[in-house]
Order: sequence, then structure tokens, then C-alpha cells
Amino acid sequence: MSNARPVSERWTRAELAAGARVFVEQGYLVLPGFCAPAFCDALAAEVRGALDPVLGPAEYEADVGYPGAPRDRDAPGGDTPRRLLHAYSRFAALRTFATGPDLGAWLAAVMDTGDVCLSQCHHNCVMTKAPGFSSVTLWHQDVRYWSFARPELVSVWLALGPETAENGALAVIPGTHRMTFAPERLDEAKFLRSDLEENQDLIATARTVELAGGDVLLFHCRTLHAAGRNTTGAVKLSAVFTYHAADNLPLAGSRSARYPGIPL
Ligand SMILES: O=C(O)CCC(=O)C(=O)O
Repeated sequence: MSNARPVSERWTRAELAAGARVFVEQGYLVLPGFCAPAFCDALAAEVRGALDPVLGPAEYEADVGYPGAPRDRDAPGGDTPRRLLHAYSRFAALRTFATGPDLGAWLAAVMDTGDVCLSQCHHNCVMTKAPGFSSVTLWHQDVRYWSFARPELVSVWLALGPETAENGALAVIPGTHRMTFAPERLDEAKFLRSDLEENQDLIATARTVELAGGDVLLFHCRTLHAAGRNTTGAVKLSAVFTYHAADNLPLAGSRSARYPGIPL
């Protein structure tokens, strides 16, 4: 690890290096208890305040058309938000979290670079998985719609409360960030086809990533992941940001280049 990396007093170089090895092998890594309960509770209260009424910009479940989503904005549940967008510019507490030295140290370790940038163009949101009208997100790699010089981005998922299979926690398929998939194994929207016999062995190795409030999940942009609906009575809130190395630039003119990266 280079000496130019951000310094965190919270973890030793040996801990960061050990975590990075897990990430490189598995394509994801959980950092338990990353944020204090008081931080998560205050942020969750602020987020809830932005949900009723919904303060834009936001994406609605009806916008994505995923399985279980309301048919359109006029259908029952059509006003169910899926994500509050532009989380970095709207929540001061998240700016501190997303560009702080503790997270920077982990990102530098797993990305093997001292120069990390936050992308304002992808994720940069608080996922708001609501009871009642949330949808199913099928198996996909986030990079499928992103345009960077190298498909080597990392996303950070901060649970603001418990995430379980019941409330729609993410599931990942370990090691898939190192695999390539023939186009026939994916559907037109580039979701992994769960109806194909050829994909069954892989899907059988999936793991649900259950998190407690304050836990952070790091995952590679090529790691296959999916999530179910929220079948509980409480909204699930998770802040999500995506990072790239400073020398891994978005392609000019693409959606990935719409807003400048924020150097850590
Ligand atoms: O929470 C979910 O439904 C999945 C979110 C997800 O996979 C994504 O935004 O890439």
C-alpha cells in the first residue's frame, strides 16, 4: 500500500490490507459498526423528513418498472419513492461521511489507489425501500449503464437501520466481479436471466448481506447483486455512493460525466 493514502486513526494498515484482500477475492466487504447509532438515527430522522412530502429530486418505484412496482404514477402506490437523489449535496451529514478520512482509507485500500473521487452521477442517493409498494431488483452489475475508462468503481452502502431478507436487504454473488458473462446469459436490460438452467449454479451461491444500522457494505461495480421487496411495516433507509480512481475518468459526453467527481 502506498504512503500517499489517506490516514485513518481507526484502522491499522494490516486491517485495511486484510479487508482489501477479502474485497479483491469476493467483490464485497462488510465493515460492521462503521457509523455510530446516534449518527444514523439523526440522519434517518432527516431523511424521513424528506419523504412526507417527498422532497425532490427523487426516483419513484413506478419509474423503474421492476417486478412488483406500481404500474405508473397514477396506480395505487404510484407515489412511493424509491430513492432520494443528490444525497451528497442535500445532506450535510452524508458529505462528512462520504468524503471523510475513515471511508477514504478503506476506499484507497480496496481500490489500490491514493486518489479516490466520489461520483455525483451514480447512486449518490438514499434508497427508501417502503413497505407495501417496493419492488424486486433482479440480478445485475451496476456498471452495465456506467461509462468509465475502466469498469473498476466501488459503491458504498450505509445501512441507517437493520437490513434483513424480510425488508429487502441486498444479496450478492461472491466473485462475480471477476467473471465475464456471455450476452445470452443476460436479458435485454442486462439482468442475469434467472430462468436459464446455465445460471442456476451461480445464483445458488448468492449470499444475503444482512446489516445492522451503521454497518457499511463496499461492493464492486461488477459484483452481481439483487434485492427483494420490503415485507415489513417499516421503511428501510440506506445511503449509497459510488467512487472511482482519479485516473479512471468518465467518458466525455456520457451520463457518467454529467457532474464533476469530488476528490476525497
Ligand atoms: O435495494 C434494492 O432494491 C437494490 C438496489 C440496487 O441494486 C441498485 O440500486 O443498484
